[in-house]
Amino acid sequence: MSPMSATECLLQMCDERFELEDYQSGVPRWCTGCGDNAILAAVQRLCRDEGLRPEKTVFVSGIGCSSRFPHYMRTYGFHGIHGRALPIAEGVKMARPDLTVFVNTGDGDCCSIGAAHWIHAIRYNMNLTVFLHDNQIYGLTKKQASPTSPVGTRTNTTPRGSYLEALNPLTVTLGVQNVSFVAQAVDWAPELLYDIVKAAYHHKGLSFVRIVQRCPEWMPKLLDPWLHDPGRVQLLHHRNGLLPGAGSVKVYTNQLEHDPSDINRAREIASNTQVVPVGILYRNPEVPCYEDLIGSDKLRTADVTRAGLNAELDKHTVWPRESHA
Ligand SMILES: Cc1ncc(C[n+]2csc(CCOP(=O)(O)OP(=O)(O)O)c2C)c(N)n1
Ligand code: SF4
Ligand SMILES: [Mg+2]
Repeated sequence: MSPMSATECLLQMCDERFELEDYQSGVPRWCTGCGDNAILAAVQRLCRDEGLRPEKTVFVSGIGCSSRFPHYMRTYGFHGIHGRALPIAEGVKMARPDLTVFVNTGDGDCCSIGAAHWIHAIRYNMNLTVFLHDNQIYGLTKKQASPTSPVGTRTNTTPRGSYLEALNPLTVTLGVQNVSFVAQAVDWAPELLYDIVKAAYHHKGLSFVRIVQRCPEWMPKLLDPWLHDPGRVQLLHHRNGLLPGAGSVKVYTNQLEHDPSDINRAREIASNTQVVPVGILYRNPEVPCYEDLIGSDKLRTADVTRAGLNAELDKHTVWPRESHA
């Protein structure tokens, strides 16, 4: 067979289409009705529609039910350490800025043990797409209170009900220097979830998407008021943000026009816990990414790495005695 010309090769690559199966791996072990299944479906659809090359895509997670996510993606993946999904993802991005890097992190993983990494990752604003799977409980370890559990939640660690008001991941993120993209989705509105995941992927910088996620195993009734009353979902729309599809507009009639460039308004909207605002709260494409500021793509070429290693090793060279004579 004669070798392909460069043009033929290019044409073949352009023609390459991916199917959903190209991103699917294994059978998820999540419980029936777990919101993680809906998030997986939306993300696999995104990968297919955007034609993301599996060998150029990485999913990084911490530990938790939600952090099993990379196992179910036929891409590269790193099922990391509890609370450390973000610094691992930053390391991947620093070494390989050419890769598309996603992060899946639970509310315990991100907002409890990983809280310091979360804050600094927002400030570094590396080009990552971060999904916070917020089921408001530690799922994997069988029902302990997380920082986002509502006050009064009875769990194994709070048998009389949790004492503290829940931490709000949206207002926290919106309070960090260099924040560049914050959105919220709910797992039970698949079209909106997809639109938001897509907008997050297209943002250059760290996009933080809190996804309100059902955990029927440990928190079966928690989200019923929101599920049974679509009026409590507040649909954010704007020509500079998200323009939801006709189906979503019909179901979610509680709508608010919100310009996502207005951070103060975003903070106000995020603070209202009577409704679940769904859509893009804040977007600022002007915030620089850390990897661009330091030129990580240039820093990590093979020649630069080799020269740096040689210079370092030369400092410790022991010269033979006679050469000093
Ligand atoms: C350093 C460390 N501390 C504690 C644990 C135990 N642990 C595993 S998952 C988890 C919480 C998971 O909750 P969350 O991040 O909300 O994920 P979910 O299971 O709800 O998706 C904990 C405390 C651990 N694996 N490692
Ligand atoms: S325990 Fe909860 S979070 Fe974990 S898989 Fe089951 S439903 Fe999902
Ligand atoms: Mg959780």
